[in-house]
Amino acid sequence: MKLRLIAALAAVFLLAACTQAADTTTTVGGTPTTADGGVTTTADTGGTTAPAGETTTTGATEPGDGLLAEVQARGSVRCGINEAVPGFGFLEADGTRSGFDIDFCRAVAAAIFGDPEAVEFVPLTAQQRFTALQAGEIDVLIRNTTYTASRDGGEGATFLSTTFYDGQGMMVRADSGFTVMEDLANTAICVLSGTTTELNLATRFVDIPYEPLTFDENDVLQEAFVAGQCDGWTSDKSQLAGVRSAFPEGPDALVIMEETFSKEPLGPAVRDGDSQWAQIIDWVVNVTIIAEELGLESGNVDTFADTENLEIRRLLGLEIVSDEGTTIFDAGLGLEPGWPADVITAVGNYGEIFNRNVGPDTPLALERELNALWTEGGLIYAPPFR
Ligand SMILES: N[C@@H](CCC(=O)N[C@@H](CS)C(=O)NCC(=O)O)C(=O)O
Repeated sequence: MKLRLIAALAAVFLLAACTQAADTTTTVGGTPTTADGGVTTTADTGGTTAPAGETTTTGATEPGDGLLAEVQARGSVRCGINEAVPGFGFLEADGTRSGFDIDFCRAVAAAIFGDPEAVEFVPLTAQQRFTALQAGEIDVLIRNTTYTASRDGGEGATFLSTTFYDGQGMMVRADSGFTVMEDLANTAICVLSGTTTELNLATRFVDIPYEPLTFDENDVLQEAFVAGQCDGWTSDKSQLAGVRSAFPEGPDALVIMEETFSKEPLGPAVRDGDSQWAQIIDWVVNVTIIAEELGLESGNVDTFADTENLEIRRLLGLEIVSDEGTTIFDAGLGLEPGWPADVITAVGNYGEIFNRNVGPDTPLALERELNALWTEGGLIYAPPFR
């Protein structure tokens, strides 16, 4: 009981400290402007012939006057992230950041600036994330965040392409003997506040008596778990795999139970009201998926200069010669044609991002499963780049 009180006080203290830290982040821009009008066609695309030797750009865009212009003027994109979940968003001892979500932040920077390092990472707790997004403290939230109706509708957030299809699970000590949820009757279960996790737990355990212990930060939750205050630790299964991989007593001290009891589609979210910016984030994700479909990788992008595959030529901003003349494809998103080449060079295709951070050869050892390409029986699918 005493330990529980200490943990609760520590959580409150840490939340206050974090709120303060987030408040010091400079707020740029305030109310976002709508950039719907930003897309203008500057080239004749329908059936006209370009004068000999001239290259036109299809669907080209004027620079936007919304968040894109603001980010471009600032010179970096502010990405709201997690720094406590290995594999997804983690601050290493040497000060570097790594993870699946971190790589998508870098991909956005590569798309806009051609430089994956042009990111300002803003660490946020689960509780802080939507407030920070609404307040304009970040440009995009990429922090193991589940896409739900009330968040999309009520948090001033617009959710975009899912990057990771997840589901909630339960982690227990390997020597506990617990194998099914019902074994956890009359135990204490630890959970982070401000998460879908907290809500799903109540739904799944509606007929199982349990004591929920809520925390604001993972590190504090982990201390409570190590101290024996929690019999179960519930979260998105991917997050549990991340935490387990770095557990102080070693991963074998813990098991993640088999049952998955929710849908947790994780992906980026932006503030409502700037469709050009939303489209950019969406297409950065889509491009990593299309790159995997087409076999484009960080190490081979340069070898496609002579490819006859038109989708690859469109992606890489290579000239396309037809009866209508020579064109370079521009999707009209306000980015330089060929921006996908910078994204793929910087972070690789979707499969590379997955494998590098959470795949079978990492401590998390996750299989692709739902996150396999649609052509391999998974849910990872992107609209065509044309
Ligand atoms: N996907 C869920 C859960 C997200 C979440 O916050 N998960 C925990 C995973 S253990 C986390 O990120 N903890 C790190 C922290 O807040 O310090 C949601 O969007 O509500």
